[in-house]
Amino acid sequence: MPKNQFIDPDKIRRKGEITFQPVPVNQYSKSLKEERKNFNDEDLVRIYHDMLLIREFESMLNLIKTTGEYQGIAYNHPGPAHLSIGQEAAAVGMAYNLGTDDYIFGSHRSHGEILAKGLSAIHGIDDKSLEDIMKSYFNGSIYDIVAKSYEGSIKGLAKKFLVYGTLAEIFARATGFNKGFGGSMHAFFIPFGVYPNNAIVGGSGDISVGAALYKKVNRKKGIVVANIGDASMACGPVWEGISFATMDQFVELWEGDMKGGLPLIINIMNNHYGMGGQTSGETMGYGYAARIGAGVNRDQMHAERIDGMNPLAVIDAFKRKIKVLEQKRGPVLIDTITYRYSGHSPSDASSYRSKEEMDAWHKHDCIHNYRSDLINNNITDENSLRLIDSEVNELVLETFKMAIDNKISPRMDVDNEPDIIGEVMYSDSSVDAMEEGDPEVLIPLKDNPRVQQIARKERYAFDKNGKPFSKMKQYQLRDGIFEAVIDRFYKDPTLIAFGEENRDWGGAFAVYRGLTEALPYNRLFNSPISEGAIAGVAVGYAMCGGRVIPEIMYCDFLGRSGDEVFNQLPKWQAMSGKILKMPVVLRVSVGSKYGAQHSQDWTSLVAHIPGLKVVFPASPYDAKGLMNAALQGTDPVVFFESQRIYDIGEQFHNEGVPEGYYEIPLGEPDIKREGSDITVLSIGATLYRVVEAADILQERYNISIEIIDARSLVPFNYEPVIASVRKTGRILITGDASERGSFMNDMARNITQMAFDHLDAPAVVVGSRNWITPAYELEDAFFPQPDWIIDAIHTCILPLEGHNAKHDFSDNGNITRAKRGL
Ligand SMILES: Cc1ncc(C[n+]2csc(CCOP(=O)(O)OP(=O)(O)O)c2C)c(N)n1
Ligand SMILES: [Mg+2]
Repeated sequence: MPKNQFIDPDKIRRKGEITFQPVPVNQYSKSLKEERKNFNDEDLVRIYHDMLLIREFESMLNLIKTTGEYQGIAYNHPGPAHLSIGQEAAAVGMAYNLGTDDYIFGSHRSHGEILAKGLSAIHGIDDKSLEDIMKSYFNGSIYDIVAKSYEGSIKGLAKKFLVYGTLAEIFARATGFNKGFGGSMHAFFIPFGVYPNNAIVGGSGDISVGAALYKKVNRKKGIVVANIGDASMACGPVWEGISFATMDQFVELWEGDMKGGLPLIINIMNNHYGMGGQTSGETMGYGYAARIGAGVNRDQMHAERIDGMNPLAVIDAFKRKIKVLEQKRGPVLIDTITYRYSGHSPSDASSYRSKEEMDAWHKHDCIHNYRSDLINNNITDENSLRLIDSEVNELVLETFKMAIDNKISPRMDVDNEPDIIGEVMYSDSSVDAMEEGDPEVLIPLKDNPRVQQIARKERYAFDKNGKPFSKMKQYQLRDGIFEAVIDRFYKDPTLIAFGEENRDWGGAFAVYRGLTEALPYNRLFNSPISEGAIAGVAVGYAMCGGRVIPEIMYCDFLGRSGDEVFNQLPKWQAMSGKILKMPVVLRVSVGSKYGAQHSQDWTSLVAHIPGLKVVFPASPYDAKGLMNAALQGTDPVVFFESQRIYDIGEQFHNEGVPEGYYEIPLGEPDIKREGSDITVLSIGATLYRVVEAADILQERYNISIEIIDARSLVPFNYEPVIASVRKTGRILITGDASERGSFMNDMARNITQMAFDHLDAPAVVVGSRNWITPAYELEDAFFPQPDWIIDAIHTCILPLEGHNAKHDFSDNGNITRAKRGL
């Protein structure tokens, strides 16, 4: 279905020039006196209070890190503390206009933002709701601690709750906002709209886009702010996130109320340094970070540089920009000037900046200057401000004492419960739809041309006489994935899918053919060529409550989404203390025919990362059942598919692939053929080569092979494999991943350990060679072939009478190759 956007050569070739609008820089010029009509005095004083609380909080941490004590109380905090002393106005100004429906994401330096957003939320929530939030969070366990012997208002209690929950998290206490699983750089508190802060510089750059997409697609109230550093503007996730967020299609192709930009503000907390590198003048070339917006889209991202040393300038800017978002004209880029007096971390000697510079910025200190302004304008007086000062000091001291008290604030008991961290790795739930409601679809399922076409196919590959049906007639593996995916689209209104060529093309390998007809753009769309953002946006979408299927076109491109797949997707459920869920099924297609950069099987890399579930079906029956199970769950699943077998028919399940819904539990290997002499455990598409090898071994050597298809890598149930080895006493493990460091080696090690007494020979691995994948014509020299499997059995497991091995699986061969790194 073409897009109907005519690319007119006559227009495109016409002479012209690109013009830019000026990017405003520090245009705010109102005095506090002028602002008095926009704020009441109480609010103006509250701004002071909030800035001061952040400063005292951060100063306390600074003293602990640098002197080992605060107010005479010794404490050793070995963990990180990236402080934002000096940046308080930027944080408080950013948060001032935001409510609980508005989400902020941050960085390693976000304590101030957590407090600012939390305080702003507390101000806006009524007492009853505040109490409900505190009493329901982790069953009221934090509430019980802070409410004990507290006398005062609910808002005061909520403030104590906020400061204590954040600090206990920083100190890795089980009573922290994330049970101590997050810590300083990852602390957050969702009920106040504080979403994950990210220790990976720029990590929030694409995750926040996913959150904004969630709000837009699911018609949720509120906006999303990504607070990221000036140095993070060089990071891939930020650029890819911005590219994703500014796609023309939101305005040009999305329809009805979905037309319009994302409700997102990328807010650069521009303190001029990335550790010691100066972003303007040294490590970047943008001069003004706001300049970046000008090149990105026609609206220049409404980019603006604002004065983050003045809270009122920041409040003014956010107010104006929120309006832009409400008019669906986002996203917006704000370059908020600020300065940190504190070092990058407390051990930083600030050798990269002069005393003169630091002194100059101290003269612009946001708290000092704002305080004087309040007094000079008679908004309050010195005595009242002193009361605030001492109230803030008391709160920080009291919560500090509580947070370091092992009785009040214990750590997770890893001595008595050594597996406690394992308990938070997965949510392991089964959920039809992430939200109630009617899924938005364009046609009834039965009217779908692909559905109708599949209905005419043979769901088992062979006829009554065992003769295969033609390829066109066979229900293929890609049909199995399609059926599971479209079924979920008609069940779960939050489900969306995106990736390169996902829409009109039907997916690069025709898995999605028929989906375009069924779904509006807001549920299925083409992404930019941004593999990082494809995964990162999915992470943000899922952590806000939606289900999502991002797709990586070739496994090799996973390298481009390394951070998102290795650091973000697997970790947030655990780092949240199990508050967040991550219902993401990341489809990854393992290539063939396209050589070294398009044909790698990286299942082992992914299986290595704690927190991901990993499956690799090799038959249509398994593909449909496993996809159904993956989509029913709420854990991140990396779903590997092989281009070599997208068109394979069902050869094992002789009742054919069921038309209705069924699940195959993740983690259960499947005996594809029973045998008695040798077990072969296979991962992915290698299964069909194992079948060929087994046929030859039976025919020529009368050896009966039991074939087990792993189907999943993580989780994995070893029991059926061990049972098989007990019977055969021998096992060979094979798959398309390069052998060195592979998951197959892991399996061999585990099986050797678990079934040692039953093995008559070592567990042998036949993987791909430890070199590049060559051109298609030479591929057989790289991927395991039937004769390799036979040769390896002959050499290492069971000598075959009269067999001459062509491939060297001997110990000597292995030693020689290992010496050469091959
Ligand atoms: C991907 C990545 N690279 C490097 C680091 C180490 N690191 C931590 S903070 C930082 C500087 C970040 O500067 P900026 O984004 O401007 O934030 P700021 O520290 O100034 O708040 C660096 C290099 C990291 N955490 N993540
Ligand atoms: Mg910086």
